[in-house]
Amino acid sequence: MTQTLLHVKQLENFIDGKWRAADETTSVINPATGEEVVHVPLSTADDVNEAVGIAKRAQKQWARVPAPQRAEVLYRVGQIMKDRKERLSQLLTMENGKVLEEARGEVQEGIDMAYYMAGEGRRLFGHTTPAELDNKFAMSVRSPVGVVGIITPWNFPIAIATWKSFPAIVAGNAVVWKPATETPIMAYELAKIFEEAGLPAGVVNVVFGSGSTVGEAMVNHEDIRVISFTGSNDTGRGIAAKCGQQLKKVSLEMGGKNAVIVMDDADLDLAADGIVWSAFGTSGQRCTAASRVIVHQSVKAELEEKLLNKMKELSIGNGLDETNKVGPIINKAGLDKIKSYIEIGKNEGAKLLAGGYELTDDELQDGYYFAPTLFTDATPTMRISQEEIFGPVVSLIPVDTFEEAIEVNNGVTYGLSSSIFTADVNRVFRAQRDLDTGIVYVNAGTTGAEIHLPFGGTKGTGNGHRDSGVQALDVFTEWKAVYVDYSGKLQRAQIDVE
Ligand code: UN1
Repeated sequence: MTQTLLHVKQLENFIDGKWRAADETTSVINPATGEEVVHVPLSTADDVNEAVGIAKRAQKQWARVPAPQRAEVLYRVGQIMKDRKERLSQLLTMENGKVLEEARGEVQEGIDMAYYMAGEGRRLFGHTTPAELDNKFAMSVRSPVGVVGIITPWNFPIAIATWKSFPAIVAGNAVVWKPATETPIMAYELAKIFEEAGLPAGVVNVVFGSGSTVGEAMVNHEDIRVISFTGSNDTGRGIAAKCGQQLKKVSLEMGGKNAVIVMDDADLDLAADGIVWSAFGTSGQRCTAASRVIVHQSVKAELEEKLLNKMKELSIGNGLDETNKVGPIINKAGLDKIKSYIEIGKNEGAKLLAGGYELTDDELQDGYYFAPTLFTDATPTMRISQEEIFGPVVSLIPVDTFEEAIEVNNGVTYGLSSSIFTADVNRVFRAQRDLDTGIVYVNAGTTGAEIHLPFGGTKGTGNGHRDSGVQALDVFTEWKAVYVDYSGKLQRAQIDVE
């Protein structure tokens, strides 16, 4: 099935604008069917070293291409992605499992990013500012960092790749990219698009393979000056430690434990819609997915009933069938992790209201499916209320006041996204001030960030950097302060000032 769209059985690395086969490969499985879709290279540290050397040379020339011309390539990339949106979306569903409607949304996110970052080619603003001495000019400009390493996850294999590579490219860097081995087709397709759009050879290099070999070699390579990573907390911390020793800039996005707060004055139907979409969309496999609902005690029973009713409407199955709303879990390891949290939740004393089991009947038996799951009467400190599950599992935590709701929201180690449903404008403004996450929603669920705003979070979610938005440029550029003294004499700052 995939072959009718893909036409290759084995993917190759893309280095120096050429396609290179690897000696060793592993197979990529469609999580909806268990079928093998393609083989992906397991590259070596030598492949990384070669890609970095190529990138280093290519970057020197690329940095000299005026940014508006660099941006022209991104406009073409956006156009090709748009022309191929349906094909890309179907391939994305085949490798990742997300339902087709969501796959189209993800591809659109990439198209949006292409046009947005292409626009930056004519901005890339710095500042001019008065100098403290006469006949002296001062400004700050952005300059590229050189070769950047990007490491992208399987849950948004094309959107997150565009969040990282497009700002890097428009800012004049060259890229070495390790995509997740579970979802390499989007990387292969995007590399082909770069090639067709006329990106010079070596500006983007794709090296497929494992984190322990390819990722490790990238993190340790002295000529990679920035690592931008989205993935698990443990891996991110390990990368940060290694980059720290090398004084290498590192931008991390490592998940969340996002909550929806439902106050006593909320529109409960709307809240239930928001919760079901952000908890069970993408089978809960988003960094932004809602996995806690902090509900005012007085509306808890009514909300539970509404959620249970809406959950009954969720049809589960292969995402290529457009009647399905929830697709599979990425693989067996993901499924096993979710199952283990069901046991943890039960043992901790949370009450299971719906779901909690793997789906194995008939046409689902060869894929990895898990029933949308609702726990209630969870406490804020239970492990199911604290740890990222990355599956279609949400827990209701009852509270008595607005203040308690904020405290419970903030009482986790993560800080990516939060949401509040309320009709009270004073609570809205207090909440947006006091919720300690990098993204806050009012009267909407926890997912659905737009690409021209900063994406990322506080505390254990990240390390102070942001993907997307104009803020992404800070990751991929160095600030340079430039002083031009046109007085023709020695002027000493701080000293020759009247
Ligand atoms: C992620 O899960 O890592 O805000 C990215 C959202 C999407 C991106 C999610 N636009 O849910």
